[in-house]
Amino acid sequence: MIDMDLEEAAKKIETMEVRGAAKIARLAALALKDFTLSYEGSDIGQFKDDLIEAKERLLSTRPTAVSLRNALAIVLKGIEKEDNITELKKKVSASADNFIKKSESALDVIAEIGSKRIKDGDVLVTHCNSSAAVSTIIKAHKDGKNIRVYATESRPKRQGYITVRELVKAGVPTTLIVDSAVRYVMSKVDMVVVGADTVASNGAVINKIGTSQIALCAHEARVPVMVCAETYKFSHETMAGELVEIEERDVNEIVNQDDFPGVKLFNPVFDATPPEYIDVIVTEEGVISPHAAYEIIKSMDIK
Ligand code: RUB
Repeated sequence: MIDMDLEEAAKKIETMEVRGAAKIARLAALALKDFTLSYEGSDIGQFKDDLIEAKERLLSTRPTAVSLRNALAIVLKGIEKEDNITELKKKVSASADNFIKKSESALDVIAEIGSKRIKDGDVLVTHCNSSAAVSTIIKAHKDGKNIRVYATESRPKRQGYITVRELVKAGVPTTLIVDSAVRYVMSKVDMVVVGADTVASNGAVINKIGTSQIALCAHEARVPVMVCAETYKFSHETMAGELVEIEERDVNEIVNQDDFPGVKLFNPVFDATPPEYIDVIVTEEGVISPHAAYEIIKSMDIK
């Protein structure tokens, strides 16, 4: 039985009112906590079934970001062993709070570590809107480094607009460019800084569509690519060979379909950047080579 608040949270994620891998993970954890605390039934078996149903509803909202799957797994970890409703409520609620707190502090640690790799005078490129990438860039600026940023528009949803506003508000000199201008500006760029929705066990990074094109241009121009990603964005499933599902969204996000009769439209919203095009992944546990992703996943307590 799905309640209204949980459905509301699911809708916010589905419609992208709340978006970005970290934010959707935290909202899902919070929604599961609220669902648990407001649960009125007295049958423990039914409660667990309803929790699983609630988890599945949240999971169905956006398929690509493993942050969502991992957050829900963390919050519901060990519920099968609990046989008292009050204790189960306490456990789920504490796990959700703990996940949210850790996720927020991971962001600060990533910014601290990642910003050290940005040098005074650097020109950066970022894509879409990643809280981990933006925090890292802002930290470098706050540390007194004289940096400049090219931020892509990030079609079709133009999340780049959020990024440029956040960066300019923090005082970072920022230039908005269209996605196709990336190769043109790359000769003036020192580093690409992006986030991740999912990191696969082979070190491939799944992020907003166009990230792999930017990484390819950076590779050609010998510009390093730094990915900022909390460890809960690493995918355990990929270790067992599962492929990351790439979300395809409504084609009307690109153009109004009625204006293009007879034209096929296609709107994949993420892509995979191969590890060869990534220099480092900055996590809250430190800086790793993409080839060490497997080790991070092996050490994770998420199944
Ligand atoms: C957002 C996106 C971001 C990652 C990382 O895509 O691709 O780069 O989610 O973000 P969408 P963060 O707008 O489709 O959700 O670092 O904030 O988790």
